[in-house]
Amino acid sequence: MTWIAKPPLHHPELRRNRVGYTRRDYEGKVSTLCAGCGHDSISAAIIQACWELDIEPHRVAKLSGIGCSSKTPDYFLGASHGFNTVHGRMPSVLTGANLANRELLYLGVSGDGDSASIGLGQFAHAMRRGVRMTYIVENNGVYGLTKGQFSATADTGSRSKKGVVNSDSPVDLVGMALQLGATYVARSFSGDKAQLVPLIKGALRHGGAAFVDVVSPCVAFNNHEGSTKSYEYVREHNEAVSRIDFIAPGAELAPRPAADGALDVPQGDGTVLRLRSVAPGYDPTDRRAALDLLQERHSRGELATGLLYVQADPEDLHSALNTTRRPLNELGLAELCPGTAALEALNAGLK
Ligand SMILES: Cc1ncc(C[n+]2csc(CCOP(=O)(O)OP(=O)(O)O)c2C)c(N)n1
Ligand code: SF4
Ligand SMILES: [Mg+2]
Repeated sequence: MTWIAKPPLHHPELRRNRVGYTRRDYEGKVSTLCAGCGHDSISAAIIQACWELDIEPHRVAKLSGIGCSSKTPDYFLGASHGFNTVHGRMPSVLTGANLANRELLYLGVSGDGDSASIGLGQFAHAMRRGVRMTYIVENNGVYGLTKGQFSATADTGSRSKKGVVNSDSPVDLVGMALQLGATYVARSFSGDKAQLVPLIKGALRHGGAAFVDVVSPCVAFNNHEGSTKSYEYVREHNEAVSRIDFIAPGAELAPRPAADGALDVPQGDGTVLRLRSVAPGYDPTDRRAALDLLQERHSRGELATGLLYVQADPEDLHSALNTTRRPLNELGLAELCPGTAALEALNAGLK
């Protein structure tokens, strides 16, 4: 058996959100991952975020590649649209779906192998194009599904379960997302739900390319001494730089300091992210400062977490391409195919 159905009955008095759903309506099948796998905590955080944001499940399209992480969309949002692509190809399938129908909320779920090895080129182009999506990497430093080989995000000098030392340099997807122009970039830890849920909520409301790297320990192959992706290591070495305190409806047009020193940053859907710096003087709207901070923390063996960078009122691929607002499947033949005369006029203009 590859999946287990959950009993459909639940308590009639479970709390409902403003669109009438209980938290259970955002669940999926029973997880078949190893007990204690960080990926299951991320699924729980996604469920919590969508329920709290009153998102109707049928408005979400969840896409993934291949891996334990990429299996997880089966374990949340059971009533949403879903597409399990070939290994590493989720970003291009998500881009195509997004261009065809901008009315859905796009949630890409991937692994460090899926995005930093075979899918690195796909990841890069989705970020640089500003595809409106929430892109979550469940980062455990190994290929969990194929039994624990080092992935491209494994730190130099970290040890495998059998004691092999990794000599390669790591790919830092957060640094890449920042350099490539993503407009919302965060890092978190699957063991810190209080930090992770607001970061996912902020990403879902963002309106541009939102990337969330979540360190997610693999208890079967990468949770031992010598690993830099174990529960113990991440608990000891992660340091939050900012905190999303409040997301309020209604927006102003530019980032401005809130009265008590917090920073208000308007987002694509008209809401405002209220950010508080935990690291003294850290400004999460300064892309260069975010890159400097990453390098500085990395050189000390520390992990900077929280919302590292956010841009106010982000642009996305649709605004760059000036695409139609209506989903393509709602357009008629006349709109999709303007006819021979229009094509000839277009060709004449190119001569
Ligand atoms: C084209 C292709 N190459 C290789 C594989 C084998 N494969 C399956 S999952 C995987 C790596 C998964 O690692 P990651 O994305 O980090 O997910 P995790 O299992 O660690 O969550 C690989 C190499 C495959 N399925 N398809
Ligand atoms: S092998 Fe690792 S990543 Fe896969 S389910 Fe088990 S703990 Fe999670
Ligand atoms: Mg992995």
